[in-house]
Amino acid sequence: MKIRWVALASVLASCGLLAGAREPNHAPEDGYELWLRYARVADTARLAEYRAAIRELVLTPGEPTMQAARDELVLGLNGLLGRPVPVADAPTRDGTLLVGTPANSPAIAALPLAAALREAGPEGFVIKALPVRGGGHHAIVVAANRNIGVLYGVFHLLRLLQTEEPLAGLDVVSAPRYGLRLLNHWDNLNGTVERGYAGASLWEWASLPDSGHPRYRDYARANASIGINGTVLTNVNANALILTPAYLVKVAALARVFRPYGIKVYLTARFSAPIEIGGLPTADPLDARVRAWWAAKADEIYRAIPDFGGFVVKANSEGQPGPQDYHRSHADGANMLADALAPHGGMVMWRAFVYSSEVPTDRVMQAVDEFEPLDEAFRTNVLIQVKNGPLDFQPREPFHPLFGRMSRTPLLMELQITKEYLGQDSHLVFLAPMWEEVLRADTYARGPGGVGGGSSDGAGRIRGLAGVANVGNDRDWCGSDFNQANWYAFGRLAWDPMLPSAAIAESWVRITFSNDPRVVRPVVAMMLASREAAVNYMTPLGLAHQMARGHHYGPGPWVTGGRADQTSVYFNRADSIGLGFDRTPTGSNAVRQYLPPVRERFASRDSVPEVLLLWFHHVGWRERLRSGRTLWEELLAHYQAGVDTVRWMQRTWDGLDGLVDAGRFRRVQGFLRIQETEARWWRDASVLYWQSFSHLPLPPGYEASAHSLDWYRQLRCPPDPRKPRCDAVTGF
Ligand code: GCW
Repeated sequence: MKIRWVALASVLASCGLLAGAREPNHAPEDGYELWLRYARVADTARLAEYRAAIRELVLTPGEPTMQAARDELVLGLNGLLGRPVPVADAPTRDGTLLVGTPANSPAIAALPLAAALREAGPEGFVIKALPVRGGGHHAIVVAANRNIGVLYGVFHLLRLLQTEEPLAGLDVVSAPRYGLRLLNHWDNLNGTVERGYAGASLWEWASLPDSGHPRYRDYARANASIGINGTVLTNVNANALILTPAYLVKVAALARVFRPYGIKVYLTARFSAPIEIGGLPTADPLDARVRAWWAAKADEIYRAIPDFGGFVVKANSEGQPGPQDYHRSHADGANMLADALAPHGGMVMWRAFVYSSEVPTDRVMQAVDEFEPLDEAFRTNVLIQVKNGPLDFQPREPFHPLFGRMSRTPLLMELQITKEYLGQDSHLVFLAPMWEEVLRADTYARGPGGVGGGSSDGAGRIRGLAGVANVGNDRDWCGSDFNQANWYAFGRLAWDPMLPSAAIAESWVRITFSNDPRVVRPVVAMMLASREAAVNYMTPLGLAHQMARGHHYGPGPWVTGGRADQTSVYFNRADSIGLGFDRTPTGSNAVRQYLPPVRERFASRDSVPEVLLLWFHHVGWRERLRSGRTLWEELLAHYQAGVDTVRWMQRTWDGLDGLVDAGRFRRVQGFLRIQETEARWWRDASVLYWQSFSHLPLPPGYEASAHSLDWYRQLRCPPDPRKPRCDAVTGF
């Protein structure tokens, strides 16, 4: 009986009658394959079209990156088309997939691709449906100037098949907007990951360099498939040991695995390394011995890793050593390292995440105050790495004013893929809408419009995106199925920052779950609503940094004590009059760091976007907002809307029963249950706390809190023992 049903199921599936059900040729969905799932194309008409269009593969391997392209095509086409595609030396028939560069493929050199290849540039690619061999045969051509462009083009083509796009008339020219598309791992040498929620570090230092986990290659494939071209292996809270010979051979082994995939390796440099591992009495950047030590260290690194990318440095921030320990400037420190790396073509990425408790100014202003005066001072191989917002990866922040204020120094925008402040592994929050907000904001550094049709790259200084990685050694890499979408979105946006969130979500859902519109439409809608939901139940109307101390997981609007500029009360300024941080000229005047007309827009109660109201203004509890509701009423409505959206997400997901494989269906259901409970936790703890200042009643019918304010305040960890990490994470 059972056998018969399996046979029937596979017949139905091969006729396309089980659209949405898991393809019978596919392994259980444990998340390992990420968006590199190459399950057979479910739509039978599309499958027939693809099988006719791709009947042989012409590609010259030999070089490692071309070999990687070939391996991926063989694997991908085998899975997607459900049969192997023969490899030929030259096009012999209709249905050739011709892949290469003009240098390694005579057939490609003979095609009229010069203009398209110029547009594609060093890393881009061209994909075209074309006649080949004097017009005799129809082919699909994936061409690029360099092998790495070929590999990116191959992944793009495979994505077209995964999302069941038609191939007729294919005409794609694609080039990355940014040259630097980097993951930053906050991985420690002991295997822990700062702000990591997906298991331990991927890097198994103890078994390197001799034994390489097969996962390293899959990591490289996943990154290359979305255009990521660099990885910083170690935590910005750095350990100097990574720069010792014993570790450098291990780093070199990882670099060897990543190289064919176009991924350069970078390391974090601990500023005090000359003392800790070099035996010097000082790390003063102007000391000749220190400079010589770093120069020799750079030489040593490049001997082991000739294409080493460079250093990322967190200096004089949250206890990390830096040049200010010697009364030197950030520029003195960065330039010393830049000079050591320059002969080898290496870069220094110097982070702007600096704030000092000794400085009385508003914490969000300190980066501009520190770095703007140094704009002319940095070497050309220094980039300043700036978080998207001026505080710290909050669910919503205005864009960082430094983006508009550095007119000479190149910048990197740092985004946090790991959701430290957005529900970590368990809440479904798709981050592309948040990143889109900052990538499209206009600094007005060049007047209205900015570069690229209005991006925060107003001064054209942004050279890349750095994403704090959310991967660990969990089988599914990211701790949850939906967290994978954020890694994917990061790569896609680093390649094309103007790509709409909806398009990214749609392609990810199609690849990850199904091309069935009954799945695609609702899941994309859930993802697109999820970030605003989190903002609403955590920190609505421009509130920020209201998370519990240390682990940053649950609510803690009452957090006080210790370093003031790391407490919730510093940021919420709740009192009997109202709520919010006055950053107008009557308050900290942080608005002055934005250029006109953004400055005026933020400073005025009439024009500030209401989603940022309490970031910039202290507003009375009974003051009326644009809706006609008082602040109190509006706050309550936002918290409730957050909870309601999560409940809608639950209902929407429940409706997919049978359309998504049972394993993932139940996993996501479980996470959504947690999210609903915790959205209520956020709402109730926050509303009760604000009420202790406003003394205003809840409107009739408002969902009553489950507990008292004191009950919420005494919680030290989420009320869930599966999160032992609460006490384990470092930071505050
Ligand atoms: O958000 C804070 C985190 C720290 C982190 C720091 C940083 C690596 O809580 O864990 O340290 O930012 O970005 O340096």
